[in-house]
Amino acid sequence: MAVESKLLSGNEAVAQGAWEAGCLIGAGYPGTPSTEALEAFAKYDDVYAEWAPNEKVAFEVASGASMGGVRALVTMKHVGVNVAADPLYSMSYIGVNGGLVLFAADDPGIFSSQNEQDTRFHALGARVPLLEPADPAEAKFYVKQAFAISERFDTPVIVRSTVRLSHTKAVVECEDRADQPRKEYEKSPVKWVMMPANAKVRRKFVDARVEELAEFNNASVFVRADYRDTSIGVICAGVTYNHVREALPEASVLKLGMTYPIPDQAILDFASRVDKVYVVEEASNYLSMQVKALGVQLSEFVEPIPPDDELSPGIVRRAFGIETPEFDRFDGALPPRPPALCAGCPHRLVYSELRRMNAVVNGDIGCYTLGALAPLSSVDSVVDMGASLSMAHGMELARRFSDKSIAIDGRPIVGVIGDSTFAHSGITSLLGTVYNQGSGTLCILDNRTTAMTGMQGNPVNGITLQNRPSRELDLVKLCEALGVEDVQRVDSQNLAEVRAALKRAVASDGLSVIVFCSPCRLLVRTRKEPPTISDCKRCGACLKIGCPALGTDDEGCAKIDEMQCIGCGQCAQVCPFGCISSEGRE
Ligand SMILES: Cc1ncc(C[n+]2csc(CCOP(=O)(O)OP(=O)(O)O)c2C)c(N)n1
Repeated sequence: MAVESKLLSGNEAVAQGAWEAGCLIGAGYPGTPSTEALEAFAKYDDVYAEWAPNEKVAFEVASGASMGGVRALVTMKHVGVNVAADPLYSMSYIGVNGGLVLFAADDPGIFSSQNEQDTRFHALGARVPLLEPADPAEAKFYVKQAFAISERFDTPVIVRSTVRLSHTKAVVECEDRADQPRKEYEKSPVKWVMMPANAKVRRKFVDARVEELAEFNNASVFVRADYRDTSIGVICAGVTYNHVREALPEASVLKLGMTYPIPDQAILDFASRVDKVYVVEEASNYLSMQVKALGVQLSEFVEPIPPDDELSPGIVRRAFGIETPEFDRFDGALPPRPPALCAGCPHRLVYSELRRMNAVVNGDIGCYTLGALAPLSSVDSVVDMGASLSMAHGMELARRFSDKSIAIDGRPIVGVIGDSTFAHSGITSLLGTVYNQGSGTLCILDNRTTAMTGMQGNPVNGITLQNRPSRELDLVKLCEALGVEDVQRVDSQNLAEVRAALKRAVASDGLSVIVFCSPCRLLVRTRKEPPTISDCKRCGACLKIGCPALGTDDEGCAKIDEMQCIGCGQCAQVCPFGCISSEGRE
């Protein structure tokens, strides 16, 4: 077997592991920190991979591939598992034909998510095995093991990563692919048709499977007990293991690789051989809860580990009463770099207009969430993907059916959603509002890409993961087909058009949709000459659009940073005195 060393991130190692395991089909929905796993998988010649419109669809595609007898990988970020939870919980009952592995990446520390959530609780809820690799080499190995476990125990398997594993690179020994013969599909309603009578049978199967898996785990490669100084025994899993080893090199450590179902006997054995038992984990109490439930007495830390945020070796050392600032996360004086919409971003003028109109804006998840930040400050809510319009509809109902006047009376109620997010779960929100005769305005910001997660294709622009032919989605026709009577398509870089469209939409009593079109500036990497500024009146109107290329000079006059400016002309359009000119530039 040829072995080649490669420098791989945790995400790339997951893809390599799936490829080596003979996985044929990959499906997923982008989301930091998981995205690169499917992108890397898609690059292998002998696999098929696709972005689905959302995680539920991705999970179902992979489940169908498994049913068809091949190995399938499905990837998503932690909040995506909530979206895929419905099929996940039923596939737990059903099991698999070809191996089915869900790769989910969590974001402790909330670097790029709407919450901090521990996927392991989904494994506990769905009662499917969960593996937690600690480094890229282990990520590759565990994914291969996950496929084997999936087929042996007739279950989907979750491989859980966190941001540090997904985005850390290390040397990984890569091997050849072991092609898997396609398994026969045999019709078996008791297994595949989850209606109550069959689900009752499979429920018992799941209970028995969990018992068998726990027994398997106890004696598996996933349990590693390293006995050193036995006065301290630390139980940990995944990336946390690296922090513990660095912080407490002398301590005895029980490293768990499969944390659902936990290896009960191995834990009890370890606990009996050390004086004090501690569980170190990151932004969660998942593991400590389970260890305590076995009757193990956990010792108190000198300084409790914070229940939230990322772990570091410094935090672990402090928990054990060892003060060593050099172990702390670097907290030096770096200049703050708050996120902002890029110079020339097509979302900007929509938000500056919505703020001017004093609209109540139910936002959604994407680059356009940044419309919540000053100076645009126009987004009132961000909850989950697709919530913008359903929230706007609910708010409008609150106003319509309340017997008193409420603070939002007289203000336009608007939902703002991106193209990828609309395809993910905005379409059903719109359908619900149409069906229930709701009103309000929905702005779809079609920038021709899934920008926030790194410019992935999506059903709206019709670009597929492996560049296979597809078709674009005509958003106007789709909205019309759903029953929206007032749909406009508008160039989001043209202020006069944006203003007129919003004015018309909010004036209507019914439901209006505006499809704002203009490509993301990172897609069209052309720049024009920056505009010129003369005789600035220092009114500050241009600064209110929050373009990072605009500032002021010592006299308070508007000034353009030519390094950042791409010459989009948005500032020239908002200047009320015509002092900013894009005329004649090329
Ligand atoms: C359930 C869920 N899945 C995935 C993500 C990750 N995510 C955040 S924004 C986004 C897509 C945004 O794309 P789009 O709506 O086109 O807006 P853009 O960033 O292009 O403005 C994704 C996939 C998430 N936050 N939640």
